[in-house]
Amino acid sequence: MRVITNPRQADHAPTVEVDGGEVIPAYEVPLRYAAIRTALATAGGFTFEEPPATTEPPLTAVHQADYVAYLQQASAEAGGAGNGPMPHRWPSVFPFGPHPRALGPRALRGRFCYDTYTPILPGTYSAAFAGATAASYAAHLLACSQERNVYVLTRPPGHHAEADRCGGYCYFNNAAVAAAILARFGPVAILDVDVHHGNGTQHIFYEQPNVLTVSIHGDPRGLYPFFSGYADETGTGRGLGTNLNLPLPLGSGVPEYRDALAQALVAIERFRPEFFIVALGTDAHESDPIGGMHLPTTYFREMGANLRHLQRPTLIVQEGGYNLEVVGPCVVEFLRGIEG
Ligand code: SP5
Ligand code: ZN
Repeated sequence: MRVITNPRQADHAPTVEVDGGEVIPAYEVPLRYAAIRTALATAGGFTFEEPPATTEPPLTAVHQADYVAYLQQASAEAGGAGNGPMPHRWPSVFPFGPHPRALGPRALRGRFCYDTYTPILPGTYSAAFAGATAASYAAHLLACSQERNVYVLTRPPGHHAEADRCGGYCYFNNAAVAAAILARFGPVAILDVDVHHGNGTQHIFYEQPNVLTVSIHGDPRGLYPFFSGYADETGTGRGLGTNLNLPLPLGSGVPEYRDALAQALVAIERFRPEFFIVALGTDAHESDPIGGMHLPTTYFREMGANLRHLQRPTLIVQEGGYNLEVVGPCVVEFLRGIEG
């Protein structure tokens, strides 16, 4: 299988995050990428390639232009002289309400971000942009070649990034960028199996009829992102009926996932997509430090095998998964399963 890599991923290397006001070690770190890459190389059967420099990710097809400009400018500003080697920029205010006036840099930090897990560092824009570039290249490969499956090995992840806000370690929504490209050729279905609700992807396509978004995740009453992912969020306007949330109680294991995956597959087959995208988080694994679900490594192969039966050209993009010992093996199992 062809693996499209993000050569700039290590530019974004947060050391800490803020959880309920507490400063804790960052979970979303470059070692995740190294762990997955090593596991794939050891397993064999995967070829690694970087996207060509000429690839242009259509960022403004899914993100607001002022948000894209903000990320670039805020990363550059964080890297400016006199800021120390690795400054993390966090919002302290979150302007909302009917007429917020986010005019200066401190207000903008909260205007374009919705949590305290997603700092801006000097290399954030570079790493996130290169991830979106990798996803774009993979989408072009899928559209223009005979590949059945292409995997995008990248970080920071993307599925929590909304049209105009970063959050949940995510800055650019890589799966959505790929979907925007593939949707030029026909309907696209996105299945998100990261343990956290893919709120960014839902947000971006909520009114669009040609992209089906399905997410299996922990019940947001008890799990990040807390504010979306409920079953009654089904899309709006022309997109009504093209969003499916399958929240599971925390502590769910294989039987619950089998059932949810079967429901997801019914919805996807009914939608008759031309292309299929999997937002692959492995944080529903039983040993993930922040997930709370009970999937064993072996179930990821079954999950992949079940998705193979859709028989659609498939782009798999890496999302979460924070146990450095198991994220690689889970990805290998999934990709083996979907390849057959
Ligand atoms: C892409 C992705 O998986 N993003 C997830 C963002 C979740 N951030 C919340 C982390 C909460 C950490 N809580 C610490 C509790 C440890 N038991
Ligand atoms: Zn996650």
